Amino acid sequence: MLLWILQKLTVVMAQADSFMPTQGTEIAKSVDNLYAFLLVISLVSCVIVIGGMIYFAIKYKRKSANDVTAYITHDTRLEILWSVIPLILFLFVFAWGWVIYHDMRTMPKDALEIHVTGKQWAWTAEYKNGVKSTEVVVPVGRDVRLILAAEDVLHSFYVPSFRLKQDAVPGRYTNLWFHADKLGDFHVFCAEYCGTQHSGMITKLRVVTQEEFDQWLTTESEVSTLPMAQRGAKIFQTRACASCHSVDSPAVKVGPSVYKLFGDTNVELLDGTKVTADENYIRESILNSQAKIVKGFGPRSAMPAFQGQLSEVEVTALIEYIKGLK
Ligand code: HEC
Ligand SMILES: [Cu+2]
Repeated sequence: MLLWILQKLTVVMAQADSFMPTQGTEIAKSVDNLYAFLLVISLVSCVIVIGGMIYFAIKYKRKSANDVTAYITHDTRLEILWSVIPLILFLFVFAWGWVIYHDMRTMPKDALEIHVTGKQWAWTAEYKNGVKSTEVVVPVGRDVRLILAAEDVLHSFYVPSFRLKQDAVPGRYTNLWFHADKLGDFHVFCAEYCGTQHSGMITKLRVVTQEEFDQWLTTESEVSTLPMAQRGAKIFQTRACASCHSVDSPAVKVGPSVYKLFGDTNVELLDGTKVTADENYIRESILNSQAKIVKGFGPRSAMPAFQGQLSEVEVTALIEYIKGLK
């Protein structure tokens, strides 16, 4: 019975998807196996120790006033046994853990290198060709090394699906590597408390095919050298702003048209107030559209908040683009 439970538990743990975040790398699988092993032996020890305790408490319960227990001091064989067995187990766990840790910490040669910088409160990935991105985009099936730095305080780059966590320390580089073998988007958190917006310091690690990656890198590098307004026009397309906003007529799509929006001194909001569409208004509309909702589009804005999704330059580029729509 116990063995059956243990076996099931190990299987569930090892498959982990139902229990733990998706396993995005081989190392994630080995970490989970070790973890499953630890959990299982802890459970076994727990049953033996607590079960034994209960069993003996009942078995050797004093049954009458003159019930005398045998005088026992120790048993050398038993003592050796319960010292040596845990010792072997611990050494085994240590060796197993060391092997995994060694794999994690040995940086592969010829890895794709990406610089990732932590700053209150966002991550920026910078590629060799100068592309900067708020998301970390990597090709599948390839060794990737991230070189971490921090601009202000301690941060920690944490990818649960890869079972990877590494501090980013001001004034020095740290690094980590992985070999993603699953396509998809994975969460990145900051795992070192770094100020009020620490919990919002999240981004995506996007694992894409090599072709998509090459294409993305080229497009991004072309975009980053464009003049501000043209760059904004590109971002307006890639971030799907265009699917909700028309730019060449006052036509309403999902959201209001942004044609001739800039400089409008008469933007009517849901609460009846009127505002001027200046840089700050547009900035706020993009980053946190719930703050001021345009009349006719409430009560909750259908527009996603782009806070943390767009870099400062990208927001500026978008504003420059919207300025020019007249
Ligand atoms: C899912 C649809 C959707 C997407 C995508 C979207 N928006 Fe919006 N947007 C809206 C809606 C709806 C409103 C009106 C409600 C409000 O004010 O929040 C709005 C409002 C705005 C406003 C204020 C408009 C005004 O007339 O005052 C601006 C500026 C804006 N969006 C820019 C953008 C930009 C730039 C992007 C892309 C980064 C974008 N939006 C993406 C739906 C969207
Ligand atoms: Cu942080």
